[in-house]
Amino acid sequence: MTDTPLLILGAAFSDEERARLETAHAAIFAGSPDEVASLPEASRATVKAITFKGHNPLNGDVMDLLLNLGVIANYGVGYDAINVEDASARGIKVTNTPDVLNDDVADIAVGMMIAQSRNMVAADALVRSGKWAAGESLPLNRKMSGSSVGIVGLGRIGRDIADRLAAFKMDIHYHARSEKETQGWTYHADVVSLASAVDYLVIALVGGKETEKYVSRDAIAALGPHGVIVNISRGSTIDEEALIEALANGTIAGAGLDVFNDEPKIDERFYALETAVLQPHQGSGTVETRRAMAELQLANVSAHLSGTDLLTPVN
Ligand code: 8YV
Repeated sequence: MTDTPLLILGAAFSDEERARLETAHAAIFAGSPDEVASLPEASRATVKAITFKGHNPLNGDVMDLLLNLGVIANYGVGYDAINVEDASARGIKVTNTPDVLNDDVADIAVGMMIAQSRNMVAADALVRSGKWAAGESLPLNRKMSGSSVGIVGLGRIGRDIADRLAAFKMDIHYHARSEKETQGWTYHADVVSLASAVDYLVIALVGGKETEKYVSRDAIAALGPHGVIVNISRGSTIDEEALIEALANGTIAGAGLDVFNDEPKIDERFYALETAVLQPHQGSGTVETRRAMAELQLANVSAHLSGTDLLTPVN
């Protein structure tokens, strides 16, 4: 029996990422948590660590198939797919990849704000189609610099977004569980109050049960007809049905969305919503950042296998 301490779990790993992990450790692969049961029992018994990527739920029933599992190293800052309570109950550590992706996720939030407010997707189509050359034009846009923004969730990524928007001379408001030390940004104890005070609402919450539909139908309505919603967190953090309705009815001006429920098979009504800029969950998707995430994930596995402190534990 070969010693196989690592289980690479998730079809989302690229060939390059898999190759790097397989060079570092003897490894086996499963495309999804459901596939773990079909691995030979002898291989499962050797697994001490998992590198996990993707958004398929990973619960205690899968952990119970891996009797020597000590760590689940997530590829991503958000670990809502992993049942951390189940892991803790079994003495299994969970790690994530915080901070290394903050810049990219903040960049794409700001990018979607500009793309939405300046109607860049429709403008690109106007030029490409030859309609601009033929004399057609689009209505004037709305100015983003100098307007107001509400950040929902002032964690590390939320702060990086706010810092960027401060350079756009925007009036910055935020909501978090409690008031934080800031550069004079305005705190709101609830999301409805925040939404009613701003032009842009940017969601930078963690995912999971506690934040499900945190941005409610009422909050979306409070934003008003000139308001724009940007979401770089998880589709679950907003009432998606209410969001689709608000975009379809024009009760908000638009949205910039990098995350959805049921990715990548998202609600098809989004396809027809022209005031929304839609991205394929690519907030952290640069060569540099994805490499840094992969390295941090691998460093956590190596730390566990060599008995040293984990770099970025979450439990
Ligand atoms: C994904 C993310 O992890 O870090 C997060 O929480 O959402 C992303 O970086 C990445 O797309 C892999 O699934």
